[in-house]
Amino acid sequence: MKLYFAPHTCSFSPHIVLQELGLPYELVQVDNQTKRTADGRDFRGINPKGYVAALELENGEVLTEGAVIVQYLADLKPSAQLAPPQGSWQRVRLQEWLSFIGSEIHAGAAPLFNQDLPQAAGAILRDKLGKRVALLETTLQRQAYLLGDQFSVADAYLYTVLGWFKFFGISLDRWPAIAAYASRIAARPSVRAALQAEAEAR
Ligand SMILES: N[C@@H](CCC(=O)N[C@@H](CS)C(=O)NCC(=O)O)C(=O)O
Repeated sequence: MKLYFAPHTCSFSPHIVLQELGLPYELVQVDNQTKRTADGRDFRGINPKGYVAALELENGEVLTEGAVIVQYLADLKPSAQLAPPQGSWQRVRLQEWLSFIGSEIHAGAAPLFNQDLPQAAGAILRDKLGKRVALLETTLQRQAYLLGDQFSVADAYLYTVLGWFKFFGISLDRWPAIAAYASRIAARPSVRAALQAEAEAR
């Protein structure tokens, strides 16, 4: 499998999952400005959406949308328990979290990267994001991970998007349970290995 990634983006979530699963993969870096891959191809020819993450399978199919990629990967190795079994109620809960992270946190935070965003719009987005993160704080005060005691692909995704907050000058220390959660996940060997692999891929 090939993971098309860009540093400091949401592609880090499936990268963590690949490391958690110990599956073989190749990394291909994408320049999100020029849409060129590090090996000189037009990324839009691989993923017409033009954004990472994209996972190229052995049969040549390309899978996009991080929330789906991480579930596809988790199902390749159910024994790793990164996602509850397909068809179970807990799997629906996992999808509920993935959807919340995608639409409320990821999509809520991404516009803050835009240097041209008017200050008033930024303030509205930050306020809304803060309310969503406060909901996560109450969950993580009760339990170690989003689904309970067990780390799942939803945690890989949430950890990845929380990592952007430092670029917006928002300290996670505002939410102590989230700050502790992020530190716990940062210490996982999978996260360290994925970071190192991305640094070496550059
Ligand atoms: N809906 C997609 C969004 C992916 C996305 O936002 N990718 C960003 C990085 S986090 C990107 O590559 N943006 C570049 C662009 O849109 O041109 C998903 O959830 O995977």
